[in-house]
Amino acid sequence: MNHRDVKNPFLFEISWEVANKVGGIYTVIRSKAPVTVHEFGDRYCLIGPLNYATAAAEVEPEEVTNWSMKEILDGMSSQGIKWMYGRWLIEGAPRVLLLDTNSIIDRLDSWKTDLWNFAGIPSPPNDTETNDAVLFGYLVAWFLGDFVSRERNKAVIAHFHEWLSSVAIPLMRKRRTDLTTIFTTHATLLGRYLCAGSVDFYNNIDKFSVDEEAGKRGIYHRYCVERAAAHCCDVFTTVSQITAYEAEHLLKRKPDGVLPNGLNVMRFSAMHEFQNLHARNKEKIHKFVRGHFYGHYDFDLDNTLYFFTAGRYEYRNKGVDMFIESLARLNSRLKQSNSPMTVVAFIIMPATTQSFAIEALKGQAVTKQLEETVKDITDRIGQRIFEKAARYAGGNIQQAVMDPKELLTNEEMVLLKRRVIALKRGTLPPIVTHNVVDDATDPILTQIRRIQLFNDPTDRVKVIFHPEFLSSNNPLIGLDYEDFVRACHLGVFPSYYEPWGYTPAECTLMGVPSVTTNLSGFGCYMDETIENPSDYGIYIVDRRMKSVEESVQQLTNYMLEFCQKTRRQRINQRNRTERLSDLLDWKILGMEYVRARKLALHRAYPDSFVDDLDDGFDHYRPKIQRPPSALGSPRIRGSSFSVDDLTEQIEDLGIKMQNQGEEEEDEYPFPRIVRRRSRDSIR
Ligand code: G6P
Ligand code: 1S3
Repeated sequence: MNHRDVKNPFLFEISWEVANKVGGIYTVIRSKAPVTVHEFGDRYCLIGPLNYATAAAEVEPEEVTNWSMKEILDGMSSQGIKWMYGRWLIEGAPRVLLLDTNSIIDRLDSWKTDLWNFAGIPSPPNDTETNDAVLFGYLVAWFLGDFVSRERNKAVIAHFHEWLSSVAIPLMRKRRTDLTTIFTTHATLLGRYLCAGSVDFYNNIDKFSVDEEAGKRGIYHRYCVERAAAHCCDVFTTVSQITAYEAEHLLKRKPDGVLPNGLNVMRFSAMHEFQNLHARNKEKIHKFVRGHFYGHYDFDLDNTLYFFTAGRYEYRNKGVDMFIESLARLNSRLKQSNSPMTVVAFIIMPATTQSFAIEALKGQAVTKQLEETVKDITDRIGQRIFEKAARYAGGNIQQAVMDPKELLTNEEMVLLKRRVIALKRGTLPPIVTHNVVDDATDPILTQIRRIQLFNDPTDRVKVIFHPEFLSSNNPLIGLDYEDFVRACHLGVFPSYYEPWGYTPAECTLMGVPSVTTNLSGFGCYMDETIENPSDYGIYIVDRRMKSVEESVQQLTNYMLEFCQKTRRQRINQRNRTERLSDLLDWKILGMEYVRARKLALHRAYPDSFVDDLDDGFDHYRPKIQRPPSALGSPRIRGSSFSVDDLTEQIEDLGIKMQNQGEEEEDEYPFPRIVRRRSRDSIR
């Protein structure tokens, strides 16, 4: 093994979601890019798949300037491999290498055979996802193997995300590739499958026969890849404690640490700016609601609250079942108490649809016509008032002022009546905005039908299922997701399976209170970090120690309590929520990645370090020891520190990150060094 410089290593971060949006991992890598580029500069490169449909919009091609890389990529080209190298068009503009797995498909069978021969990992013929994983894994191992044999002076860290990108880990271990590897799993395959079924997952987590359960669900081969990666990497991490616990039982390796997901926080200089954005965007939802509920628009928008849930359509895992059940109960409670409030609850989850529902489009059309007609008429009235007044030349002033009874002409009255008549409807406002392909069996629609939340005028809770992600081009709710979130009052994410959960974290950044659970990484993190999360708009439903019924009641109570707040209380709470956003900044959470990389280097190159790292699992807590700030600012649990003080601390950390290569090696309390395992042993 070479003596490599561990102070200025190269970092490759490998994921199927590099410049390729599939789900949350894309957000992780993309939002983290600025801090990683800040730390590594040109020594940082991301590797992902070449998806021609999106690559051109995501990446600006660029000449390969690193000579070793250029030689390797030229060599790969001569063997028919297609790739793209350039800058990812995101903040930080990191370098990316995208590899086209299809261009090397003729090697698939031989690589699968190799994978079976050296690791005993099977790969059935018709699983395209696994085929991609194998092709991508072998290409990455090829590239990195060649890279470390050319770049012999600096250490190389290869950080892999999720099983799909991880085939290279056991492969490089087998080949004794001279680099260090980190594997971060953002969920476990088996955990996700088990939770989606009707299993009491968390109470039986230590009892599952993992191979058998994976086999029963047809994912044994994928599970093998994931488990091999977890065992062959130098440092194994997950995104939350709850997933660490899950990984320990299902993948049979206790993670070395937790790397919570951050966001790229950009705060407004003054609070009122995001509050104004809320009000402005809410107007656009009001507009949609007027159209959607035409003919039944009998509630007061000033006393209407917008709740929403959003994400990948995982009915049980994302807790949509619990959300809908709790909405039904909230509806009864609001009715019972004669509450003046109306709740419009949006469910934004993509399902297979054919088109927008005619009825949903019609609502927008008839209200738009009415609005245009009213505008037209009021313009003309204005003109007439002006004309009459402008002609005043003295005498009886009454003659210059229009009689209110004469404001509308007969023709205008008729036009207005025609528009109003068009608002009559014989049906209730639809609960779904699109024609869903599996309408009769769709789980969300089925549950809404069962609990009969049909947008009846007597209902205080109205439901709108929008089975498509939002965009500003949408003819119904013409808002991008971010603007939609800003417009809402409460995000509700009562997930059962949620390794991290970006949705409530994004709400926090926008100053929108949210409901999460103690089964989500985000919920646990906030619970550990803040003294009274609900004071600051983070409501945590207990889905771990309570029965389903009790959790539903708790969620209902949270929503009811929210409905009882005054506008002023809501505004104050939004301010408090927004102030938490620094807790989620990569400038702080990125320090966990720093620790993981340091541990990886220690493990691979122990002789390059003088001291051992401290022992222990996930010791990190923000070291926040500042004097108390003004009342009303959230306090960090067990500390006198308030989130107001974080801003300065972030700047300190920024400087620290920049200089981290110069710090003492034993400064980070990450787990102990384990001498590097022999490269040919696969656990
Ligand atoms: C923001 C705006 C206020 C507005 C309020 C409505 O705070 O700056 O002008 O009154 O939103 O809040 P609400 O919770 O009723 O949507
Ligand atoms: C996973 O995506 P998901 O929605 O399938 O990874 C995300 C990023 O780490 C995480 O936020 C989420 O909880 C996981 O479930």
